[in-house]
Amino acid sequence: MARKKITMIGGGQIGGNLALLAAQKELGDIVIFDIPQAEGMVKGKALDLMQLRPHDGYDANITGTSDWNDVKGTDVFIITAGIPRKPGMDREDLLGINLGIMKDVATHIKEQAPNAFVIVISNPLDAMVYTFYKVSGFPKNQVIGMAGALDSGRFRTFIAMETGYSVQDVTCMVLGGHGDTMVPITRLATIGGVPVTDLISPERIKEIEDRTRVAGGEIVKLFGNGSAFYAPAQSAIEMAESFIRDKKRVIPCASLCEGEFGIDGYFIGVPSVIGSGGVEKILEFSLTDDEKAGLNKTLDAVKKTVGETGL
Ligand code: A3D
Repeated sequence: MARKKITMIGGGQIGGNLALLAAQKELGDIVIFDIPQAEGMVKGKALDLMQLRPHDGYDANITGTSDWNDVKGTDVFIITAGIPRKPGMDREDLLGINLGIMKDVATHIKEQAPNAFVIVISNPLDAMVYTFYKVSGFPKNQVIGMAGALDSGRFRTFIAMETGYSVQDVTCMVLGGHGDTMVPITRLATIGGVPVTDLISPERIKEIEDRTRVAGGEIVKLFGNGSAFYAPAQSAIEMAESFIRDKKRVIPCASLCEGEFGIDGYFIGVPSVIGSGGVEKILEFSLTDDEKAGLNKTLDAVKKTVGETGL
């Protein structure tokens, strides 16, 4: 079977790590695409990653380019093109610049690889994935946004840090938009099947939820000149792997809702089944009144940013 072709659109902090992780997992051959001004940077990263192979033993082929013709036939795109936040910025502040970039990227991807599965990471996430969907005209199952995977991973991390138990056994999900209104569903969080609500005090749980909502901003403040990249990259690789290997993982992701959870016409973080058919299903379940109120609030925030795209 021919190897899959995976293209990273944007070869910056997340893009470079995406290429490394995809290569180490041997998900396929990898192209790192960036603008002409950054061509040397992505060609250099590709060569560096090629030279890591003798030590790690993977056989992926990695190339860097700024020529759209080189992405033809791609099976999976992961898009990080755009600018990241700096301290004091909301994700929404990035819309002005990243909207134009996403429109350009969507137009080229449509031309070069109309059947590809596309994972969007650029912020503001819920509006960027919507923009890609609208401009490309791709079917909804081919387009997804990475956010809930990361936000849930952050929630899991903080629960593991709090209890000292293995992060591997912490399961939980964070739904809604990728912003400070996201909704951790603590009621369903467990450690090895034991409800987290029986293991951590309500006061500490509240603090962990609050920290989760602003976890991206905590890192932006520490860095001073960019945003998180290791965990965002790994979160998107989990999604790409589920598609490539038809694993049918259930991951909170920004998928297009058409009636699910009472939401219609918006991409927002919901439990999504990812397999060879792309976004194969959204798993709906009953929410408490508080959770519903939280989801309505986050939906309002998403609608506002999506409205600003003018699409
Ligand atoms: P950075 O290291 O600046 O990389 C972005 C890359 O995009 C740069 O190399 C640019 O040259 C490139 N680029 C700009 N315009 C284009 C274009 N038209 N075509 C192709 N490439 C282009 O940023 P980063 O990797 O740290 O972050 C990338 C994006 O991800 C930002 O918008 C972040 O806000 C976002 N992000 C999202 C999450 C989520 O959880 C959703 C988490 C972390 C970062």
